[in-house]
Amino acid sequence: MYKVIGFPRTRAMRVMWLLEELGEPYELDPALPQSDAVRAVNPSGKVPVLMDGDEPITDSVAICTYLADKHGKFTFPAGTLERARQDSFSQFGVDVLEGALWTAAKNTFINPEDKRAPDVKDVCRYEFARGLEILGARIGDGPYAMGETFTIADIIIGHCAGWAVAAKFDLPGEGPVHDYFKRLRERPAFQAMMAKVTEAA
Ligand SMILES: N[C@@H](CCC(=O)N[C@@H](CS)C(=O)NCC(=O)O)C(=O)O
Repeated sequence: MYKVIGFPRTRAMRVMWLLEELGEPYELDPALPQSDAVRAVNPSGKVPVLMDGDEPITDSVAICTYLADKHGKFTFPAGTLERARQDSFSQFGVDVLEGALWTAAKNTFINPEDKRAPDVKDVCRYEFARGLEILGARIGDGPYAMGETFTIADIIIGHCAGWAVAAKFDLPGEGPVHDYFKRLRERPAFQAMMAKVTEAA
């Protein structure tokens, strides 16, 4: 059985969501970032870490890519144009959406107080809003980033949407991007993941 290490109100949600989509059972160890339990398997102290047997895998996108490739679901095969487009969406999620959210978080509560620049949060909100405009142009009518096929790119982007709500970043109240995020939240696997997050946190 897989084991997800990491306090669940973090990027660990991405891995849990995918495991729910795959229907794979997993154990959750809600260890805090930088705890001894996490540092024992990831020198950076960051979560999530996926244990596949005795082997730790770090970084949520690498973990999701590994799981999707291994189980042959929610991804296009490596070496195809579809996979290149899918990876581009995942990278967009990490680079543009997560980048703005993570920079804001680091400058709000992650970094030591004397290493924060609170004014940067306005820039993050601006960049995130621009990112949503680009997302709208890229997904078109969807229903998912890759059209009819739900992939791990949707998990990365959808997780950032939930993170944005928690961080009080603006999301559209209507339109294609609003509908896309709603479609993702309505997936049974997303709801199963959220139930476990709420139970554990
Ligand atoms: N690229 C990594 C980033 C992991 C990461 O920064 N996780 C946060 C929680 S969401 C963390 O552990 N922060 C603690 C720290 O940076 O020291 C991933 O996607 O898993």
